[in-house]
Amino acid sequence: MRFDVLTLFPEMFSGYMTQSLLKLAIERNLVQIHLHNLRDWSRDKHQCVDDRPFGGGPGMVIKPEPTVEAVEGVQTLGTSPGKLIMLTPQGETLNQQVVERLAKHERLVLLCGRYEGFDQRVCDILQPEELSIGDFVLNGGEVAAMAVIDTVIRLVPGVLGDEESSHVDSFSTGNRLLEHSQYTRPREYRGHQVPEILLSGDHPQIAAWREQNSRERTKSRRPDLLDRTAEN
Ligand code: 6GU
Repeated sequence: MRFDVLTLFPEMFSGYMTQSLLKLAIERNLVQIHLHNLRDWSRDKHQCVDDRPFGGGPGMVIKPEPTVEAVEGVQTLGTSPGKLIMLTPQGETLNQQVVERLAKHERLVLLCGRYEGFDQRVCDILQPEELSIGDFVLNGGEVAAMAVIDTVIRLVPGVLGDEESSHVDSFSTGNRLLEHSQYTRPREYRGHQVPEILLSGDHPQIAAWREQNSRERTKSRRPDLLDRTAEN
């Protein structure tokens, strides 16, 4: 799976790309990430890509020409243009169903905004799918792009080992409940005991305990998820 990221801050991705799971996936050629600096498509000598909003107001708007030309230029690289996604607080909110749909593409082109966003004509001309990661304001789309990459690569075959298999993850199609509580050694810490059943070796009982624990957690923390299960 190939990702192309267009951003004014490509350096933000360097630490992320060297984290273990992604680093391994890149080394094994399961995932490719190509970073592109929007400034490289600027036409003026100061590499300026933003300007003041028509109509006044605070902040700066990213200009249409370098953005459209950057996306078009990047989409001609590689074997297919890929699916274009713009990260913006005005987009549809990312969830696991959206992630599952995105993971079916062989190439995603992620356009990260900054400041007060892009000139509207970028959307009018390129018709990207617009995505947000939640109802809060980030300084730019870069952290959201990393969330998209991080969630999508988990579904790329071979990226996770069998042990970390993704289809039982919370929110995935096969499981809309929250994960159950987990424990490791020691058996007792500051007077808090590991539930006895988990030490019993009785695997059907352990599975039943975990199922019950998932339901209780979901009911108290995210009852909306149970409602959704009932609908489906
Ligand atoms: Cl994609 N961008 C920005 N700037 N803020 C956000 C977001 C995206 N998603 C949630 N907040």
